[in-house]
Amino acid sequence: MKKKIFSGVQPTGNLHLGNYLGAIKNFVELDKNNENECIFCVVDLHAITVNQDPRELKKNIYETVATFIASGINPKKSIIFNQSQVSAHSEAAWILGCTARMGWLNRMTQFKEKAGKDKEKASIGLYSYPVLMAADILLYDATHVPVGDDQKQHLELCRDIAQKFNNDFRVDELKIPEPLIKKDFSRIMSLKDGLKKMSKSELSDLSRINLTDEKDQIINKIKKAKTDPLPMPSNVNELDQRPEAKNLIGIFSSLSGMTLEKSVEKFSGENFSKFKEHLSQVLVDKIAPISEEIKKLINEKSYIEEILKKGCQKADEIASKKLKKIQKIVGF
Ligand code: AQP
Repeated sequence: MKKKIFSGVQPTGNLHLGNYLGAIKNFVELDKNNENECIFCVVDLHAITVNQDPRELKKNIYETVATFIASGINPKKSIIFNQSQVSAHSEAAWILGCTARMGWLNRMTQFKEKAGKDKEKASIGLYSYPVLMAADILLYDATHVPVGDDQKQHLELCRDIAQKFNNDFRVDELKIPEPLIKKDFSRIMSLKDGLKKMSKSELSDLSRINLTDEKDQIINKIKKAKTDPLPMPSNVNELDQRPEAKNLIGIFSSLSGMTLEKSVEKFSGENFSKFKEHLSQVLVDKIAPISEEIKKLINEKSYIEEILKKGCQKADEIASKKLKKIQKIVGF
């Protein structure tokens, strides 16, 4: 049985190292395996749950596609499309919203974090975001969903919704997907605060490595990255007490392919400045070529448009068939 992979990335600009190591790098590995059928979605309906400038949004949709391809996803093999162009997503989300319970959504930590203190002013879309995410996944009978650790709770909710729908209607229509979350370093933290997620919306650009950063920007950001006053840790157990060291060495380990233990051993007792030179080097080696390719592809507008057009056709074919089955089950 082929694995069916589905995942999405929001076109909200500033795609960063966290998006790459938590999600896109895994997409590339999954795309390369002939045992998998992959669908990668630019989730533009999710993006508008917070304010977006329409012109920026359009640009960011193209940039997200360019990032997928520049990172190594093969558009001839995997389906790449944008969510808003396949109407089954919105329609299925409505139906599944009638299965999901308020109590379940009230527990979602991402809503609490994003809505902040002023949750009365948050959009309904931001609140029901995980229901749309469930629709995205369930429409394609996805068996596996590669995501960063921050999406784990939403995926559990998706499984609950599928299970309840199947139970309520006594069917076996919705497949229960498995999360694919890397064991180590599935949450990359800010370069300015080892306890905060690396994030697109963080005001300081120095908090993240953007996938469009150039060599000098990468070196400068790593130079300025927060550390602690001690030398580099000498064993893995120390890392839990030292969030900034843990994050930086985790990034090194993920990008270099060296295990965490070996990475700690290699730099044990060194000054952070020495380690940072190695970290910058590995980042430049891996990220600068992606950055260059993104910038090249972004100018090939008709190529990107063609990929999206073909991807949308293929996605629509699968999703609209599944939606019809769901509609029939509920009695439409
Ligand atoms: N810091 C991170 N570490 C590991 N994985 C991460 N992901 C996001 N941040 C990290 C993973 O990237 C994929 C796509 O994310 P998204 O675009 O859906 O969400 P986001 O980057 O969290 O974007 P936002 O919500 O627009 O930005 P912020 O965080 O600034 O509010 C997902 O698989 C996600 O797990």
